[in-house]
Amino acid sequence: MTATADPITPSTLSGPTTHRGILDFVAEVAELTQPDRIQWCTGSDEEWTELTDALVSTGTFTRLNPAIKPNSFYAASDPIDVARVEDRTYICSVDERDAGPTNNWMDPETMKTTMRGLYAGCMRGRTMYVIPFVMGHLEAEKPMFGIELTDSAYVTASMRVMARMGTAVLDRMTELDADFVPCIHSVGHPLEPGQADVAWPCNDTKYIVQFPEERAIWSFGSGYGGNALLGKKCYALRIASVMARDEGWLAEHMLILKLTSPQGVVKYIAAAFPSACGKTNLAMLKPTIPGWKVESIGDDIAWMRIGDDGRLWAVNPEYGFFGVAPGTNEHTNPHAMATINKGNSVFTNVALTPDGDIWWEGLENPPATATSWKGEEWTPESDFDSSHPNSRYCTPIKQCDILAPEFDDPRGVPIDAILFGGRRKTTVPLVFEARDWTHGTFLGATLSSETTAAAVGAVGVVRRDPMAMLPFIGYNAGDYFGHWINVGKDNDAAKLPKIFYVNWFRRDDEGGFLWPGFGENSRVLKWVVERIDGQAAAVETPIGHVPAPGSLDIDGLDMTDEALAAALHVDAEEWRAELPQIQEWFEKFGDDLPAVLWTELDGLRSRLGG
Ligand code: GTP
Ligand code: SPV
Ligand code: MN
Repeated sequence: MTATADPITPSTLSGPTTHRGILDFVAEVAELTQPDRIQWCTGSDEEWTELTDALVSTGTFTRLNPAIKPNSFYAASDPIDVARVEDRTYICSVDERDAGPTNNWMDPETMKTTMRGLYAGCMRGRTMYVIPFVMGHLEAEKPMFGIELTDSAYVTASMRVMARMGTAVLDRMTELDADFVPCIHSVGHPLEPGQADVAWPCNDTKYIVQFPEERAIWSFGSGYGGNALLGKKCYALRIASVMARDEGWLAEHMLILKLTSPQGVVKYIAAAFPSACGKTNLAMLKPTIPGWKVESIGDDIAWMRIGDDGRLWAVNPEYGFFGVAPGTNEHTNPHAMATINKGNSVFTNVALTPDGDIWWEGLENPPATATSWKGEEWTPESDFDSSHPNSRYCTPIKQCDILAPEFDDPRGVPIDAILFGGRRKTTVPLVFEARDWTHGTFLGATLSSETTAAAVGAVGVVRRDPMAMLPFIGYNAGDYFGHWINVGKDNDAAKLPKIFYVNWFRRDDEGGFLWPGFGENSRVLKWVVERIDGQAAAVETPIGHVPAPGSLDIDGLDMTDEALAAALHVDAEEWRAELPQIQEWFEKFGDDLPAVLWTELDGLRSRLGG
């Protein structure tokens, strides 16, 4: 730890590195934000203990009962700071066109002036933590470094779970004199001398800003995951998508799983679903069909590159799970339960039980009474929820009992299938297959989903969420579609993954789910890999290839053929109603939309006879 009473300047700052760029960055930000202390994070167990003890003493953390959840903590946020703030998130490219038309934009210099004003003195009374981290493997051919400077101990503790960080990373950065993404984070709640802190400091004013040309991230006012753990959405998706465009790879909002058939055949599947639409659950799926096995590699982000063999290889750049708590239980996601039960986890905005455990809606055995995330007394009879719908568990990926050993391989895994999916009550069948890569890109580009509590705003509104990346594409979305099209053009189609579209969320007339979901989704995965291997039959429909009757294994499932037919049904009328919506969506992009996507829309329209 560097403790200093004197103002910090580039010439007076010292730290456990000789990397000039890092020292200058730390000194400049310290000069601007004026923290009382600077702490260079090591990532050690002692540091974790110190941080979590401090968080307990300030009331941010409540230590959970060690007999139930060892080394684990409960936190409740300020009710104004519970999710990503998409309307406060900016891509500040030099040219406005490079952020359009799906992102908020402001001129970078104007934004910096505004934010420097907010940052001035914003860390007074606090510690500035210096977090050296790497997204992906430290042993990667080109390790993807970052330095996050934050005045939040909660963020620092969470970053230790979610990313590879600490001394080993800093030493390697020093050795390589490596480039890094500078990330500034402040909760925006300075403390004047004698002023008491609050349990969840934050600010009414929030900015989540990416500078794509500079590869820099500035965040202010929020302590919530996606707004504050800057390695995750800000770096590994928004900034990385720009790097990927420039360097010919893909940074995507995708889970990665390994599927082994009863015959021992291994396939790797990546899947893009919007926030709170089932990635973590699918990534840790426990198959209900005998002999099939799923192992996890990632639950949120995939970085994918074409390998020397022409295949698309994927790595998970993260080191933990930041999962949606409500709905998680022994039936829906037993592996997530086993992971968090090992301890070493942080739970935010769930309910706290009198025996020092946590609870949330959908978990087994509701307690007779609990403290809700808002601090109210809650009972099963209460007319409000105990937990926020976007409450989260933050837990080390290494604790996952079905983590595939390939997680540690810097080369990643070769992807056989990509699934796109959304949350749609109607229209979209349980599963269908794209005709080819370009059609698959069209399916991704027109992906639609009902909004969820993962972002602040209305829930349940259908919107286009291309490739589940709407809030995360760091550049012009028309260019992003073009980049996807080019991956198909520049590579051998036979070696690229096959593209599918799934919807676990279609409803019947009574509002019930048509498909049981969760572990039963293994049946859909089975059909997908059998399609890849040319074994499963499909019928061609205007939207793509749907399972032929009898080809989707529902053996042992309590489901009638009629119910399955309803889940798989392609209703031409409903799809014709999508056409003007897709048209309107594409028109937003003007000349930036790749022409082949218009061709795809024309093809769909004519196949629908519309
Ligand atoms: P982010 O972490 O926000 O990116 O979300 P995610 O895509 O990982 O979603 P997650 O797996 O956490 O699921 C979100 C919600 O969808 C949870 O409440 C789940 O219980 C529910 N869910 C997931 N899979 C299924 C499914 O197959 N069927 C149904 N009905 N619900 C599901
Ligand atoms: C999401 O919203 O897609 C998440 C949670 O995975 S967060 O990290 O907060 O973005
Ligand atoms: Mn996500």
